[in-house]
Formats: sequence, structure tokens, C-alpha cells
Amino acid sequence: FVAFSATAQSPANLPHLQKQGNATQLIVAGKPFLMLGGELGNSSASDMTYMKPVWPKLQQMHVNTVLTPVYWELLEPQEGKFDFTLVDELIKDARAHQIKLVLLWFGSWKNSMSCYVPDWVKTDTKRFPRAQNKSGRGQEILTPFAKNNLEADIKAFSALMRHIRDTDERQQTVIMIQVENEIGMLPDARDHSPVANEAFQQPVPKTLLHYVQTNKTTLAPAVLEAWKKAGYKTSGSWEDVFGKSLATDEIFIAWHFAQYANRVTEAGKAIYALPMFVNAALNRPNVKPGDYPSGGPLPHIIDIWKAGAPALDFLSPDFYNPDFKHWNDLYKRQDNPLFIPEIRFEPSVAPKAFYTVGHYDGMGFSPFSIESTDKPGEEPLAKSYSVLDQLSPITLASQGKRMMDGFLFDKKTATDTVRLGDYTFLVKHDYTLGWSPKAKDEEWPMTGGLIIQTAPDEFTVAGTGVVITFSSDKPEAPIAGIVRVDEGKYVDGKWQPGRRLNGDQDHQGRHVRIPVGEYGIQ
Ligand code: N0T
Repeated sequence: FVAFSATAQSPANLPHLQKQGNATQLIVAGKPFLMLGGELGNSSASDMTYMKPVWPKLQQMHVNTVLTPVYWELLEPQEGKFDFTLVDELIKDARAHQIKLVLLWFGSWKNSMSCYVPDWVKTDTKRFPRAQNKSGRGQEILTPFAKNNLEADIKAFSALMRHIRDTDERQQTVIMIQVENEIGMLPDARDHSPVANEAFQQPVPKTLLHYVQTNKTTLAPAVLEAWKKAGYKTSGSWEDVFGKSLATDEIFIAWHFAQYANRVTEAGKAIYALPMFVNAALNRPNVKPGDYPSGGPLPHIIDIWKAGAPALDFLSPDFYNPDFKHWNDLYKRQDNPLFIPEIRFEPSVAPKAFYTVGHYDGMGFSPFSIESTDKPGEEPLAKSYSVLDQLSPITLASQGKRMMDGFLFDKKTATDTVRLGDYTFLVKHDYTLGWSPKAKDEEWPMTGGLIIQTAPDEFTVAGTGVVITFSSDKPEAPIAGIVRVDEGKYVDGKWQPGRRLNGDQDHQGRHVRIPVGEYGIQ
């Protein structure tokens, strides 16, 4: 009798996305995983000595996933000669600190520019042509229209994915890949190089025309508007179908960026099929494409990316804008789960992380330049992540099932209602009580949290700076009141109650409250 045991992972065991109700979850090692992330500053991961003191900081903040660039210029310093030293050390150090990795492929484009391409690409503009502006001036941006550019990127990215497969398939420290970084054209709405101009005269591809026709009722605003104005044509050049405007220039370049990213993604997945996504530098209202990076995976043209890059698992927003809810509402769709790969690292990330998990069933959250803090243990984020980490078995089990919601408050938007089970909760910023002297301040710190129904009449609340009252939706119930409130924590998924909160702490049974400055679970 000879026993045989397979060691190789089947693709089903790789990190992958899976639906639960109407939420999409990241599955790692067979279980849903919440990425309590942080993205490194751009240059930190080019020197593992520099990184040494960073790892313990990350652990102190309860970061379980690091988003870190892999730089094409350092991966392939000479054409065809790959150096995996940095990647190997990165993976080794991440493992030693029980941290997962999302690798950001700084390949052809990084914030529009091509600053991470190796010097043999940078200096050979004949072989690796650049995008041009309207007046024919070459940019420090590879054109997406040159086969050589795409092939060189694919070669390098494939080598990377092959190496990760060969060295990490068993342990799966690398769980996801971002393809390129904040793709978008500058300084004009589209590339005006000769190859680009030629492509612009070509008919709009059938795939795209088919997509816009099939999805006519839900089309992204800029696409619909352009197509409508030009009379809903179903064949012809880009200007025939979408009219002559900057919107058309953006649609055109978005399609070609999407196709390029799609080919890179397909090539990588054919070797090692990790989930892959792209991120967007958000635009601002009343700014023209080209003044912001044109044609990135932005909400007003999102369908172009959905049609042009089906190999990508989702598209993500980077937050350096206000209006957190506004943009998240646009990115969270049935065909697009929410993951926030970058957000400016400031105190408000703490309540925003709660809101992302509770309200959007977010797959993860990741402040940018996470290593920049000097007091990691005291960061509001550390307190928020500690709570989210304890709660993750419950939040993950509740996603997509109408058992959980989140809330986010400032002085202007200080109240919200949440319905769960037989109850309606009126949730408010703690300062609406007026009990704190700071309630008189001009500005209030952002606060927020989440609530989960854990049994018909039992709810778990977590967050900071919130106060909650509730009423029953049962027609026969004259009042709804508090039986008991316990604060506590989860240790290895088991609830360990601390104080019984009553009297002043629940206002003699009137409300549930987590004051500003405290981060807790009740
Ligand atoms: C981000 C980061 C990094 C006042 C900026 C944001 C990262 C990239 N780009 O630190 O460069 O690699 O993805 C661009 C948005 C800036 C808006 C500034 C508004």
C-alpha cells in the first residue's frame, strides 16, 4: 500500500474572491479575511534595512496586511535579468511578523508617469515610445498603444508572478496584486502620439459597443451623456459614436488603458491567479480630464474599465479628497466590492475604517505612508484596528446578510438611522449630547462605528464617539428598552465581558454610548 499526498495547492485554495449574500469577500487559507492594511511610502520597500524598524510599528497598529510596491526598475535592472532579492526579503520579513502582502506592481505607470520603468526602457524612446501632448511633445509616460511597451511590462510582471508562485504558493503571504498605480493620461485628455492618433480613427471596438448597448440603463454618466448627445450610434469611429469632446478623448484613452491593464493582468493570472485590481486617483468636480489623470478607473467612466478589463477583480478609490461617502457609494456595486488601498493617514481614518467595514462590507482599508507615525501604539488607527481585529470573525460572518451597518459622523452630519431586525436605531455623534465642553467647538472630531445584530434582541456595537437610542418596529410594542449593556473584548473569538455598564454609563438605561476618545465594544 503506497500512500500519496499532494502538496501543490489547487487554484481553488489560492486567495480568491467569493460572494456571501450580496457582499464579496476575500478568502485566504479557506476563510474570509479582513485586510487591516497600511500602504508603505513609495520608496521604503527598496531597502530592507530601512524597513527593519517599520515591521514592529505595523504590529503595534494591528496591521495584518501591508501594501507595498514592487519596482520594475529594481526587478529587471538589465533586460531579461531579474533580481528577486528585495521581493524574497520582503516576503521573509512579512512572514516573520505574521503580516500578509498586497504587492503593487509599479510597472509601466505610477501616478500617470513612467518613472519606475528600468533605464533601458526609459532611455530607448524609439523602441519604447512615449505618449505625446497635443503639440507633439513627448511625455515621461509610456504610450499604451505600443506593442513593445506592453510586451516588456508583461515579461517583467510574468517573471514576478512566476517567482511568487514558486516561492510563496504554500504559505500564501502574498494575497493580492495591484496592477500599475493610478493610471491616467496627462497633460491632455488623451495621448496624441502618431500611434494614438491612428487608433483614434479606428472604429470603436465591438466589445465596447456591445457593452454600452447591453448596459444602457445603468451606464456611467459621462459615457451615457456623450453617447446620447451623438445620437446613440452603434458603429463608427470614437468621435462618430461619442461625439467630438474631451469626454470622448477620455473614453478613448480609458479603453486603451483598460485593455493594456487587462493584458498584463491576464498574463499574470495565467501564471499565478491571485485577485488583481487597479486603483484610481480621484478627480475633482469641475476639473477637466488631462488636468486630472484622464481615463483612470473613475466612476464617471467606470463602464469603460468594466468592459475593457474583465480580468480585473475590482477597481478601487484612493482617498485624498473629502466626501468619503460620496465616492464609496460610487465604487461599491454588485460588480465591484469596496477595497480602499490608499487614504491619507490622519486621525479620521479610525472612524472611517469602522464605517468601511460596517456599512460597505469593505474588504479592507489601508492608510498611505503607514510607517510615518512615531507613536504607533497611540494612533487612533491602532485602537480602531484592535477592535476590528477582535470583531472580524463576527463582521465577516455578518457581511452581505443585512445584519450589520456602520455610521460616520462630523458636526454637519451628526445623526443616522439604522434598521436591523425588529429595531430602528438612532445613532448620533457623542457631542450631540452636549455633555463635553468640546461640544461647543467649531469643529467636531470625526467619529463612527458599526452595529451588528447577533441575536433577535442582541446587538454588538463598536466604535468611537457615538451614542445610540432605539425603538421597536413591532407594532404591538409600546417601548423598547435596554435589558443590559456589557463592555468587553474578544479573545480568540470568545467574548470576555468587562464592566456591566449602567447608571451614568447608559444614562440610567436611556442609551448606549462610546465617548469620544474611547474605542470599544459593547
Ligand atoms: C498617491 C500618493 C502616492 C491635495 C500620494 C495620490 C501613491 C499614489 N497619489 O502621496 O504617490 O503612490 O498612489 C494623488 C492624489 C493627490 C491629491 C492631492 C490633493
